[in-house]
Amino acid sequence: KNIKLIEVPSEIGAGTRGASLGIDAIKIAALDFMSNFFVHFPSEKIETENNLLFEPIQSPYAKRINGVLIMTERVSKAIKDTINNNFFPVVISGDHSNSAGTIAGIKMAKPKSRLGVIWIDAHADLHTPYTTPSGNLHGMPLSASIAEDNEESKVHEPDEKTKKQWDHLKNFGKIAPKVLPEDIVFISLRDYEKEEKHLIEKYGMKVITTAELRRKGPENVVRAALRYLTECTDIYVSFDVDCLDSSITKGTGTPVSNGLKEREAEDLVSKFMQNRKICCFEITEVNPTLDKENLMAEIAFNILQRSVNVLMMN
Ligand code: DIR
Ligand code: MN
Ligand code: MN
Ligand code: MN
Repeated sequence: KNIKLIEVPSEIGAGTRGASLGIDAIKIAALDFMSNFFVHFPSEKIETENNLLFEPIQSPYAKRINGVLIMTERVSKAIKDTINNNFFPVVISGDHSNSAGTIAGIKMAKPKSRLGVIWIDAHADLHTPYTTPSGNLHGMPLSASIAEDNEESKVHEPDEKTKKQWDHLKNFGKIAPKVLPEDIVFISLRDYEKEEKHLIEKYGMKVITTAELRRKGPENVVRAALRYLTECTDIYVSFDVDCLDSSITKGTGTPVSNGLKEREAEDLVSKFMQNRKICCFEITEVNPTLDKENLMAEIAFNILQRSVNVLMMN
């Protein structure tokens, strides 16, 4: 495959500051490993709206959603063009809200596809402005992609403007839903709220726990996940570094215990990359300001490099 790197240093969807520096930290890790990885591929850096972080918040239940909409527009266009030019997009993003744009871009390039999603993350990212505990958009990209409000679990009543903006995000590119809820597989999910659990149970989304992965091994888990998504024509793999165990994830905004080991994550992701349906890979949420040793970025780099090596051979 011909790889194109898409760099999205946006952090407006996160609750902790610093993830916009994650891409540079991963490049520093590459230099420390004396790797010339980053000279091998064409790359495109997407302009951000991080200046919004200096302004007052308009919507407490969807913080900086105005900026997330702009990012969704830019990211989706870059992904769409990349795929249309026959390149495979490898995305490095600041926070996970950017993946709403990635998913939109895939669907814009492949409107007839049935898109499956492998969500490797400690979190479900299935909140909405009606249920969010934090107001942070990085907890909402999947619900936007399945066009879900989850009003049944409603905790707050967002104002009319916020509701309009959320509707815009759900319907972005005039394709909604972009992903069917039954076409989502969570891996290493372990920190979620009851409103998200409601959706997972209501739609019967597939969840593979850390313990199950350890018991069956990455290879069998990949096979099971792909078999589950057998009706899908294309599959997107989204890797939030907080899927890894909190003992090695000081450098991300929301570390969670009982996560993956570095080797498990590498084996898992590189196995997925062998499959021909995989159409895009994203790695996100590295925050070097929390991590003096840059360990998180080093691990992210190793996972990225191994995945890309597999992609290039396929
Ligand atoms: C939490 C945290 N569910 C929220 N989400 C995170 O704020 O919505 N996702 N950190 O990666
Ligand atoms: Mn996430
Ligand atoms: Mn997460
Ligand atoms: Mn996160």
